[in-house]
Amino acid sequence: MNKKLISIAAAGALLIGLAGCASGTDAGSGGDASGPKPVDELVVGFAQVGAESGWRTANTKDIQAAFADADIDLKFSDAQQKQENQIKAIRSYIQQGVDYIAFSPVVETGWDAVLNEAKAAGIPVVLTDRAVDSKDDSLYVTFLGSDFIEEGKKAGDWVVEEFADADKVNIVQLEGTTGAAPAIDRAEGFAEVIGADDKFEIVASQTGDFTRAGGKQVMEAMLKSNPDIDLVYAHNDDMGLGAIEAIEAAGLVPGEDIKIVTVDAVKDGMQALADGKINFIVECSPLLGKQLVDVITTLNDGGTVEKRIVTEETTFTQEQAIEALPTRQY
Ligand code: GZL
Repeated sequence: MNKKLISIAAAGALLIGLAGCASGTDAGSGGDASGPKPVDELVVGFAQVGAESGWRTANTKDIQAAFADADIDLKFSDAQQKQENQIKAIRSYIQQGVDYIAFSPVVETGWDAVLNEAKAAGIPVVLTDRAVDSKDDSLYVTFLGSDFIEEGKKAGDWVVEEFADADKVNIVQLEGTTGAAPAIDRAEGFAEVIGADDKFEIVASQTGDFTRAGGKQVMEAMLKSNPDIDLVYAHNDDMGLGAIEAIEAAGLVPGEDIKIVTVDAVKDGMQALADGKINFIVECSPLLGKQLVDVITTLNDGGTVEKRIVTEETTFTQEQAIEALPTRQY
């Protein structure tokens, strides 16, 4: 198991109880000058991306369960992967005067206006899962989620090892949602590693929008226009599972004729890995609920949190997937 213990420092940081940010005084900022609000009176608005993948479904379930366990009122919205719907939901939470807003930005850009409205209303914002690309980092308290560049590098490291004896490796890349932090960064990290050797060539790269149907459709087209594909690098399991369907429909054997590396490690992906149809998976944990609750209760108590909280993740080979599957939480 290749565990990167990054989040211990961050978890420790959650316990810093010094007077700090976001203990504002207006409506919608949890604790105030007179001290913390009772936790069971807190109201949090969460604007979720959508329900595009097994990862997202697991993320939603975990967040809703964590807030129910903490007895915190969670207002939840599903944006069907549309930025305008997330912005509408955030505006509605501001109108309702919630104490905190948390969301996973479907894409990196276009958030400053609505985040400035939340700031003006004194409502602290927590980013979960995905980051925003803004010059003003006062618009959010913290970004809690994975290091996607690192995930891309881990996928690249496996490819370099797996194809050590190959002279030429033709790669097709199934990209996540265009403009989304995980898509941008997973491509960047992967390219950095394989770019060191020109035997690796990305012969085609296109978005499948993180969905199984998208992965299948794009892979069908790539198979038609690229006769000699050695490897699929899919930015998530769902697109990798769609690619498997396309590869089998073309009469080829996924995991053998064409190797596949994906990111997430959700149950369906891990089953395909155990079955040898996927060859390696880089984990991206969707279980952010408890850490999000801890951030909010720390802020409510007048504490401060790290600006960046990186989630703990690992990688899986076929053997490790077979071993992990029986107890897999998602
Ligand atoms: C990553 C997350 C991505 C997953 C996909 O943290 O934003 O979105 O990798 C999901 O499965 O759709």
